[in-house]
Amino acid sequence: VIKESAYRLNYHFMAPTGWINDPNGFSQYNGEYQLFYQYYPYDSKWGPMHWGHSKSKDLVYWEHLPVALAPSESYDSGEGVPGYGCFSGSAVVDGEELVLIYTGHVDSNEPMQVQCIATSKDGVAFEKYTQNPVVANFPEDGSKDFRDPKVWKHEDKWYMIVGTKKDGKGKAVLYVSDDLRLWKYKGVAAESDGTQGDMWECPDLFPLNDTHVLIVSPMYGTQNEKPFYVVGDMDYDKGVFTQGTCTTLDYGFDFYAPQTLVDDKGRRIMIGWMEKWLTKMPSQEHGWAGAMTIPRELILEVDTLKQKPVVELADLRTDYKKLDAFEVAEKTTLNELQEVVSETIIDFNISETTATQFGLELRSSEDGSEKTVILLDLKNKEIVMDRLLSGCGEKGISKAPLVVKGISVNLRIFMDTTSVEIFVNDGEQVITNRIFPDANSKLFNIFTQGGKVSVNSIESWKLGSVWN
Ligand code: DQQ
Repeated sequence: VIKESAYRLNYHFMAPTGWINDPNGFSQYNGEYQLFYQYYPYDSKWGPMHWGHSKSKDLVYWEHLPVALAPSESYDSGEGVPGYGCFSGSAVVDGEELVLIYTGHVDSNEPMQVQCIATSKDGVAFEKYTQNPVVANFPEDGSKDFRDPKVWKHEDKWYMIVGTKKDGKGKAVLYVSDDLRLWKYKGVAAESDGTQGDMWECPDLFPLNDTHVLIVSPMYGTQNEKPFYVVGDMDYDKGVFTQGTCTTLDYGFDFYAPQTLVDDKGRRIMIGWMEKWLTKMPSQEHGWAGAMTIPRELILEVDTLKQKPVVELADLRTDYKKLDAFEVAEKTTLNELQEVVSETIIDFNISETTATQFGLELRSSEDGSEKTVILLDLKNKEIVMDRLLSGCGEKGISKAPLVVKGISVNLRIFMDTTSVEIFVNDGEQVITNRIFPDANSKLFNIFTQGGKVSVNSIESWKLGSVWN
């Protein structure tokens, strides 16, 4: 287990060592949350995929469990085929059993992706089904890129969507089953309108309020892009999801392949991979790479999917600080906010603010040569996270729409040693990025580019560590 790496996070999920990517099989079994993940335990880069496994009573503290799936069979090892192993998928509880549904690779010259299952009666040891694969061929509407099954129950049937592509369009194809073993193809549930990616990875379709939400991690050519959500209606008889408007789920770079569960409190909770393909990952030199975002409850308000950090995270709060209303006319360091592993809620008073561009510098060094800039740009109606001076990680600028309703703008900022997650206006927009500044770059500054900034209040907590 890696302990000595300055880049290790304090309250985000990480594997003990090695590489992780997508969350898989996010579910609840015997009252405990289950998190599986794409895992290569033997190196800090992607390799033949395993399913790592951990569980939690509260979504905050995680207990590592033995690897749940490793490539071992002709249908999930695909020896000699580049990119093989047990790819992403989901988990459901069927009676006493926890069932994993995942993508395997048939060993052939043409790598072909197939859907498989594995079951467990104790939630720790998994047995692959002897008659795997349960879906041995891609459907006529898809192609050999055919992966990431997400399964859920509706009335008395199991439904599964799988991501695929055809004719330059990403698609989610739908299957139905009575027993999770025999699957009948229903057709294309949803597909790209031509602008939403040519391959859909990790589709997740679920009911929320009295409607349905589809989440997709789309690929555009060779590059993975930002996951989006679509609110729409699901017709289970026809097997078709009628798509409404499409919105970016998280405007940061380090957010991909999110997956959701519904828990015994009826909450729809999402967790995502807090890293991205093809980016610079400084932790690789320290023997590991990849982490998960904080778990976020999804709240649907009309067509807007809000993300709210799960309430359990408040258990980590200590050292409460509150700053009452104040104004700044030039760059100011907030000496009260010294903790880098923290949660901070800032409420800006927009009606009293005369500056049109202002913001925060997080993790700033004394001389300002290192900092992560959060710019609120009222003129261009956007909020920007600029990582050009954020240390040795990936550089880049993330932009989200800034919608000012009423007289304030609220930012809730979760910082860990090497990450920043910003929830704007109650999670209407979210920006997630990894940053790798020097451990001594700790200042929290407010700045304005002409004019004054008015702050209603700031509340801040130091957040504890969940890893010892
Ligand atoms: N990661 C998995 C695939 C999935 C991709 C492979 C998305 O199943 O499509 O590790 O990040």
